[in-house]
Amino acid sequence: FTECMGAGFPVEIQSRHQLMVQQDCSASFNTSPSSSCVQVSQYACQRRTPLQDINQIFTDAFEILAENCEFLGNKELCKSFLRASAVLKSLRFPIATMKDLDGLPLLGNEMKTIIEEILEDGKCARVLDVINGERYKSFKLFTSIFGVGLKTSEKWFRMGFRTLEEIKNNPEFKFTKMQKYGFLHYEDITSYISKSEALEIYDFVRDIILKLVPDAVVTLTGGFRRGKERGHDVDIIITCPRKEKEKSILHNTITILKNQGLILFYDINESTFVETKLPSKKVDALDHFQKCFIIFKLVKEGVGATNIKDNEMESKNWKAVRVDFVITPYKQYAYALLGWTGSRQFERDLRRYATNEKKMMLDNHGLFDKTKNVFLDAYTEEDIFEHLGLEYLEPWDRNA
Ligand code: DCT
Ligand code: MG
Repeated sequence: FTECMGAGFPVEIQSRHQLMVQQDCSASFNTSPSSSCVQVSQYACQRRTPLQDINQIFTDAFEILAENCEFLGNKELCKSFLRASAVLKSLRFPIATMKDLDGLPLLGNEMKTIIEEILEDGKCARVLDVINGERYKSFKLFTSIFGVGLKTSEKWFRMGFRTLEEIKNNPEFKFTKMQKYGFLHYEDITSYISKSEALEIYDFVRDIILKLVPDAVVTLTGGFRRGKERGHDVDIIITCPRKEKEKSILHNTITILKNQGLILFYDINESTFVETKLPSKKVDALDHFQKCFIIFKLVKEGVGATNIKDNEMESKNWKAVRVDFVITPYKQYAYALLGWTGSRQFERDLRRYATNEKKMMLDNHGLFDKTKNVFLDAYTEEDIFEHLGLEYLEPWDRNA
């Protein structure tokens, strides 16, 4: 972030006039604020948000402030920052003057003050205070450990701990198995996973699953499905039209991977899904599908073949990679796929839109129409957008 701020704008600012001319006013996702043809929606599911973010200098600032609010337990303000950030991410032009904000939704005075400061100084003092603050730094550090969430971070912070070393070496602490492995593979897990690494794991796992169950459907989801080049984990969603088969896929796949020595850690959460249950009112609620959190041993080809044994300079020939498997019934697959594709903010807005604009309840399991009192079946993501009366957005336009 500081790098971004110091360097000024991430992209060269073109003249506004030039951009206006390039915009197609017939497109329903035209995001020009001063253009009179179309307004920018307050919902990310009614805007296209490609990966490239030409307003990153502002959106990074908002996301740091949102994260800080999350660490402080201030959910409402956190939401406001994330919504403001998402609006800016959908713009096709860089914000160059305060006038460019005219007509944009969800940018209140607090948000505008921050944007103005960044426009003037290239940085925002409030953001700099946050990133240099003890609490933010500690929470960032602690939550970067696999298996450590906000509660544990809060506890450690209150106890006065500030570094991983202090915590790791404290004999009084009892860590969960997940946290132990989180510490053990900390460097690998906190480094980025490239798209090619994600695809390698996905191809490998899919081959195993299809040999077990030829009609299984295996999809790489999460950020990589949205076109990201890097990620923090590999999200894989699995289903099968035959109900009796779907149940055995996960355990059998894990057994095969374990026998090949490719699992460093795994934790299976069995399904608690009940088909008749109404979608949750909580926008951030977890889903009830069977899933498995894995630390996968990705063996790097070629590295081991160099044959320089006992050489301290030789790096290990594998990398620990976080992989999530989610197994869903066939009937709920489209909803689960939509949910796991993200982004998180896109999903929140999709649910908010369903609730506020359609009197429907959406989650990873289904869509309930409160007016008609029925669950709406969907076999593709397109079906779901149609039920919601939304123009379909491809995964790469859901990077809110
Ligand atoms: N998700 C969900 N329920 C959860 C966790 C995640 O519905 N319990 C959704 C929201 C986004 C998507 O799944 C993937 O989550 P992440 O892997 O955390 O996000 P990402 O977009 O894939 O980002 P990253 O590149 O950091 O993995
Ligand atoms: Mg992911």
